[in-house]
Amino acid sequence: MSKIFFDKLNNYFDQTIEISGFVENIRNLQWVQFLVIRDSKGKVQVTIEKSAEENKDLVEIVNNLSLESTVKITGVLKENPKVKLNGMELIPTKIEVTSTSALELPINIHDLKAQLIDQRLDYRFLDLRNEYNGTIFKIQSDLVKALREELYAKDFREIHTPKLIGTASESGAEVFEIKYFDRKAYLAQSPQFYKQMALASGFDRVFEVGPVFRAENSNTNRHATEFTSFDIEFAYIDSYEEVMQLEEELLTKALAVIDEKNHDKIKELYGVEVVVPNKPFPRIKLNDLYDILEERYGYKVSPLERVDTTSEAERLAYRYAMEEFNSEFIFITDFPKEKRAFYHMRKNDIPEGYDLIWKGIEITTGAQREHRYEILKQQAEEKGLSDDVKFYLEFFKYGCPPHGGFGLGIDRLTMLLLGLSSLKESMLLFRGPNRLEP
Ligand code: AMO
Repeated sequence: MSKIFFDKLNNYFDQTIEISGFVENIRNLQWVQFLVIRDSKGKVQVTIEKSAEENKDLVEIVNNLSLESTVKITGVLKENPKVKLNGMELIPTKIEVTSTSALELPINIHDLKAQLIDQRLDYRFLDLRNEYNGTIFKIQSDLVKALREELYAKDFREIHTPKLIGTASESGAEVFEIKYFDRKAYLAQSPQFYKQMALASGFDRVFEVGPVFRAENSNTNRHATEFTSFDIEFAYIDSYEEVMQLEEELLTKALAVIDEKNHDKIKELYGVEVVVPNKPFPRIKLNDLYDILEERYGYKVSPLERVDTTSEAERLAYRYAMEEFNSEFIFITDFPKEKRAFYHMRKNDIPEGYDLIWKGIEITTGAQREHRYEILKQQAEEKGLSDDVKFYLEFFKYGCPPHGGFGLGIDRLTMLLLGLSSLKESMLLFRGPNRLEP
C-alpha cells in the first residue's frame, strides 16, 4: 500500500518518488513531452525534455503510449509555478506501462454530453473515470459513512439480513421470483421483517445498508429494480414522532458533514448549494396537503387519487414547504390504511407512519410498527397476507418491544443531494426493467 495519492504530492517536493495512475493527456511537442497522469484524488504533470540523451528511452515509451493506459513513473517532483496544473511537475527517470488501453475509446469520457446516458452506461467503467461521475460516489461514500457513524454513536448495531427469502412477503406484487433448486424463492424487497426480528431478539437498535429488489416495471428517473436501502429499526418508542425525530437528526448531521467536507466541490461540479436543514422539518397530513395544494396552486385530484401522493403532489409539497417554511424537507402523515403496509401501527384506524419528501421526491417511508401479535395478525389477514407472513407473525408471539423505523433510499438521496437527473447517474450500476448489464 505504498501508492502516493495525488492530493498528497506537495509533501514530496525535490524527492524521488514513484507515482501511478491513468494517462489522461499526452502532448508530444517538438522539444518536450507532457503527460497528465490521473488517480482518484487528482492529476499531475510529467515533463520529459526530448533532447536530453538520458531521456531517449522515455521519449520512445511516450511515443507509443495510448491515452487511458496505466503507468508507474519514477522521478523527482519539482515545484514549478509555471505549470498550470497545481504548480508542480515530475521529472521522470523511469516509465513503466502497467497496462495498455486500446487507441479508440467507445465513449467520450471528457465530454459526457457527447452521448446519451444509456450509451455511457454500456461502458460505465470508462464513464466513471470522468471526475463529475467519479466524485458522485466519493460523496455518496461520505454520506453513508456520516449516517453510519451517527447511528453507531447512538448504539445502533449494523446487521446483515438475507436477500433470498422463502415467501413473497410485504406486498407480493413487487417481488422477483427466482428458481431455487426444486422450489421457488424471492428476492427481498426490503429487510423489513428481519430488522423487526432483530428487535424481537432483543437487539434494541439496528440498521442495515443493503440491496433491495423491486419488480416494478417503472421507467422513471427515480425507480430502479435494485437499489440500496438504508434501513433502521429501534425499540421502546412511544410514537412515530420519535422515528421522524431520529430521521431529522440523522439527515441534519449527515448533511452538515457533507457540507463541511464538500461544499465547494459540490458547488463547482454540480452547481448545487448544499443546505443544512433546520429541525423540526414541517409535518402535514395527506388530506390537508391536498387541500392546501388546491387552494394555493389550483392542483386538484380525484378522491381516488387522494389516498396517496402523486408525483406532482410531491413536487408541489416541496414548493409549499419552501414557500411556507423555507424547508427542503416535508413529512407527510396520515395516509389511509389501504395504502400502507399491514405492519404499520394504527391509531383511530390511521397508520402511524409517514413519507419524507426532499426537494419534491419521496426518500423515506417510516412508521411505528404494530408489535401486538393479535392486532398484527388481524391486520395481515385484512390484506390477505396471513399465510405468507406466518413466520413473521411468530416473532411477535413471545414478547417484542414497541418499536419503529424507516427505510431511506440511498440512490434517491444522492440524486437529490447533487441535483442529478436520474438514478442512472447516482447508482454505480443502474438496474432497471431494460438494464441488467454491465
Ligand atoms: P418503501 O417501499 O417506501 O418502504 O421504500 C423505502 C424507500 O426506498 C426508496 N425506493 C426506491 N428507490 C429506487 N427505486 C425504487 N424502485 C424504489 N422504491 C423505493 C425510496 C423509498 O422512500 N419497509 C419500508 C420502509 C420502512 O417502513 O421501514 C419500505 O420498504 O426512497
